[in-house]
Amino acid sequence: MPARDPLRIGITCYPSVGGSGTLATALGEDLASRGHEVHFISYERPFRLAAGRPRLHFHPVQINDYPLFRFPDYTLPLSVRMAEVSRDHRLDVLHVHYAVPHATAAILARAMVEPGRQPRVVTTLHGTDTTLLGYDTGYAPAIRYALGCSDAVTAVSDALRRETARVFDFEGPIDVIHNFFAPRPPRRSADDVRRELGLGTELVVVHSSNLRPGKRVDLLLETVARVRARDAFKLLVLAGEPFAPFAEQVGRLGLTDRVLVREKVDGIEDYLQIADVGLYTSEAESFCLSILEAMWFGCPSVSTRVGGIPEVVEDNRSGLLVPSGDVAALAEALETLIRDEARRSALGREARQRARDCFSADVIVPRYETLYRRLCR
Ligand code: GMT
Repeated sequence: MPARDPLRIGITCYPSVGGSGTLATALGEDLASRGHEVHFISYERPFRLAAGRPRLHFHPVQINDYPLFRFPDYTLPLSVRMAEVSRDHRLDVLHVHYAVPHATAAILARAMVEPGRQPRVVTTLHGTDTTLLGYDTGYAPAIRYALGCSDAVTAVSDALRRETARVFDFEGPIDVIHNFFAPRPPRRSADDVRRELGLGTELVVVHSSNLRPGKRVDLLLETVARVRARDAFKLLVLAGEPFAPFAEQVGRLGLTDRVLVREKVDGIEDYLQIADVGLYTSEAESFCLSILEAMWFGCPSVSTRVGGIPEVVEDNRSGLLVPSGDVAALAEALETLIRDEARRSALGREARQRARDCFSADVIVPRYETLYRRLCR
């Protein structure tokens, strides 16, 4: 349905499997369905971006690997493409997800466009662009500069907003706009998926992440190994990156028959529809979109109480939170949810309700629209 006063919006994100790309893609699709023209600009088509939808366009960035360059450069060709798309499609807004290198490229792109036709730059911080790269002296000054030059900065949680202000000593406004998830209908039936995984009547404990060090996959596996209800469940790992580095630990802990892995899954809904409990052991997390994705399917999670997770999950209402690094507490909480079906269902019901009430496209996307309109006024 065409919007009353449609905007032309450029979106740049990482196109590979990951929370910031998932969010940016869902945002672009929803904005297009509200009548705005949306232009994705990236080195690859974002993995969840629907094809053949009206008002949704993709502009690839061409990267040349010149022999002189020891390290191929992405920032410059990205900025040139952003400037081209801004001019050709008269973009009102250029919204970048994850500051590095997207915010820097956007600032450069804006400067390359003639005054009067420059898009407004919105930078959304997602997590490690602050909590990791903000401590890297090779990046931090450039990130801080790009934030200062952005027309608006947003963060996906209040925890990330506070951390950004502190780490970069950034005094400008940061709007907190939480993430949302827009689940798609599963492509296969629950029975088909259970059959594919070779499941009988076991419960499914799901963990979905890029397996980077901060996810503490070592603690995830230790937690599972400690649970006494050993024959009642499987751990299903939906891995954004190869799981091979953890195979040795799986064997050492005697979990070979307990752990199922699927890598680079793009139809996550197929698996979430059969998930009973989520398990997240991160030591830092600005939001943890994976927990929200599970909540949409009525699946409560056991997770560490870090970063923005308490803004997503209310402890003992829509999931269970335990102190970071406490494997005994994680295992106890997981065991409780595996054994106590009534508790699991009650938390799951509440989780689904909270996802709908607080983290749906209908609640969140208008907040971005309002921000864009304020900047374009
Ligand atoms: O920052 C990252 O590590 C990558 C990023 C991603 O692309 O998956 O994850 C961050 O953004 C997600 C979407 O906003 C959040 O759900 C994740 O919590 C966040 N990761 C961290 O803060 C470690």
